[in-house]
Amino acid sequence: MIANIPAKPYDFALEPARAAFVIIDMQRDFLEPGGFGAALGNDVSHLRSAIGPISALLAAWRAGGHLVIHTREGHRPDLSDLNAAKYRRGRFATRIGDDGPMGRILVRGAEGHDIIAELAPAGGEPVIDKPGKGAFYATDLETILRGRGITQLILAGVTTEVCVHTTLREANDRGFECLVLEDGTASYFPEFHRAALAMACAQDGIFGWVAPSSAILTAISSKTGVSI
Ligand code: C5J
Repeated sequence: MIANIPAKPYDFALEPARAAFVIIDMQRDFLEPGGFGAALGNDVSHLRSAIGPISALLAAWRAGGHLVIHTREGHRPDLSDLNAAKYRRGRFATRIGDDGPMGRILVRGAEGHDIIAELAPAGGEPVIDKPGKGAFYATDLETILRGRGITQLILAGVTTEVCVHTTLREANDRGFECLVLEDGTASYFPEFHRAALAMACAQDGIFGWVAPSSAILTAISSKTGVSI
């Protein structure tokens, strides 16, 4: 089935059976006080607006039996996958690998590295651990998507202009059709969020499409009868 999604810059023909809902880095380290985002001097409360829209679409997407993928940014405990440039970046007192209130900052296995409870992965949903901003760099994401015949991605998560946008660009160059969830993405900087969304669909869709979660929910429910 194809669901017509009203989107910018024009309607997106969503094929749920060939689409994955990719939820990027909804981790405690970015959304909760005491994590990596806060260590960089950010007001983490700005990111919470994305939780409700992602949660609503996640429920409908799961009910339809479609593919959900979660990503987490973080590093091995020995930091062997953390390059020196990323480690040195910024002049903050707390760095990646240092101890924080949720364990070591941005390190796999620490509490802060976990996905927030509201969006916890369900059994069988792939979780991609990535050392970079893009979800395709140094991961098996592309292999998983190609293996399942996925050609379209719905991208959500944080932050809009960093990990979501980097992943959008990587996916676009690999031939995936991408729709960015307008209200299911967020930034510490509201102006960057707005600009990143505008950039995604400028020039008649240079990187892809942008739509609110309600547009997808309405289209999916009218096709499947799944109540939302
Ligand atoms: C950042 C991310 N902002 N997930 N990571 O460093 O966007």
